[in-house]
Amino acid sequence: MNRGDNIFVAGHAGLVGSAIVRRLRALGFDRLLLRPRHDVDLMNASAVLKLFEDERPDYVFFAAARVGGIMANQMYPADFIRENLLVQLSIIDAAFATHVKKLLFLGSSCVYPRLSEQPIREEALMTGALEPTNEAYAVAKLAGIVTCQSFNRQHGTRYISVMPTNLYGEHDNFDRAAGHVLPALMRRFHDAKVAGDQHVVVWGSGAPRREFLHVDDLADAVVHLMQVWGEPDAAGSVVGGPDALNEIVNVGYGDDISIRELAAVLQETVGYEGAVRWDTSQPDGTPRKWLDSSRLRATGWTPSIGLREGIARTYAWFLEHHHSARLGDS
Ligand code: GFB
Repeated sequence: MNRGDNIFVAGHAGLVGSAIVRRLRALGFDRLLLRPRHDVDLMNASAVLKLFEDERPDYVFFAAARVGGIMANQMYPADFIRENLLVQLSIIDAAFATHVKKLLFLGSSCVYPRLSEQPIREEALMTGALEPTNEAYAVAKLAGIVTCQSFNRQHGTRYISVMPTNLYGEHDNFDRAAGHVLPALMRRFHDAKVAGDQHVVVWGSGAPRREFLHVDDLADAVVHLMQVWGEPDAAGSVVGGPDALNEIVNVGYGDDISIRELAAVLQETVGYEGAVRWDTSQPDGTPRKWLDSSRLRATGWTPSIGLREGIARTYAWFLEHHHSARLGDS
C-alpha cells in the first residue's frame, strides 16, 4: 500500500471505520474514499458498482456492517443477516469487477462455535454450533469470510478476513439497550449518576467473560495486516504461510474479564456510587469468547492500550461528545 493509493474505507463513520481513517491519516495515507450513507447505500449493488467504477479504489477496508449488542441481535435477526449479506455481496462484487488490489474484510469473534476451546484458535471456525443470540449475524459474517476465500480460490483475488474480539472506544453506540455491554453500561452508570438513581440494572449473571480491545489498537492491527498479511517478508517468505490469503486472523487483546468485573471498572470510572442489580432474566450469551491471537503476534504486532486506560479515554470522549454521540433513547 503506497501513500498515493486510493483507499476506500467502507463504514467510515462507525466505531471501526472511523478508527481506521484516523490510523491511515496518521500514517500519511490521505487519498481516502469516504462516502456517507445518504450518498451511497452500500446495500444497493448498482450504486456500489458505480462508486467503484467512478473512483477506482486500489484498497478496501471493509468495516461497514449492521452491528449491535446481544439485545439488538435478538430483536432484529432478519435485519442483521439481510443487511450484512447485501452489503457484503455488493462490495465484494464491485471490488472484483474493478480489480481492487486487496480487500480486508472485518468479521467477528462470534463466528466461532459457542463452546469453542479457549483461547479460540482460527482452526475452530465451523467446528460446532453457534451462539443462538447472534446466530443470524454470525452466519452473515461466516458467509463474508467464505465469499472472500472463494473469490481468492476461483479468481486469484487478494481478499483477507480478520476476526476482531469485542471492541470499544470513541464513536461507539452508547444506546442503553441496543449497544454492546461496555458503552451501554457506561451510559447507564453515567445517566444514573446524573439523575441520582439508587441503582443500575445490569443484565445476566455477570459470569460471562469477554475480551475487550480498544478500537485504536484494532485499527493499528488492521492497517498492519493489510500491509503484511500474505505479502513476502524481508527474507522472501509469505507472511502467514503459503495459503495466508485464505487463513483468517484473530485480533484480540490477550486477556479477558468477567462482566461483573467490567461493571465494577465502569462504575468506578464513571464515579457512580449507587448499587448494581443483576437482572438474571436477561441472557448471558456465550459463556466465554477469548481469542488466541498468536498468528497476529507472530507478525510482530501487539496491542498498546490497557483496558482501564481505554475505558478512561472512552469516558472522556463520551463526556466531551455527549450531545453528538450516538445516544439512542431505548
Ligand atoms: O456486549 P454484548 O451485547 O455482546 O454482551 P456479546 C456481553 C455480555 O454483557 C452479555 C452482558 O453476557 C450480556 O448479558 N450485559 C450486561 C450487557 N449488561 C449489559 C447491557 O447493558 N448491555 C449489553 N449489551 N450487554 C455480541 C453479539 O455478543 O458481541 C454481536 O451479539 C457481536 O453479534 C458482539 O458479535 C461483538 O459478546 O454477548
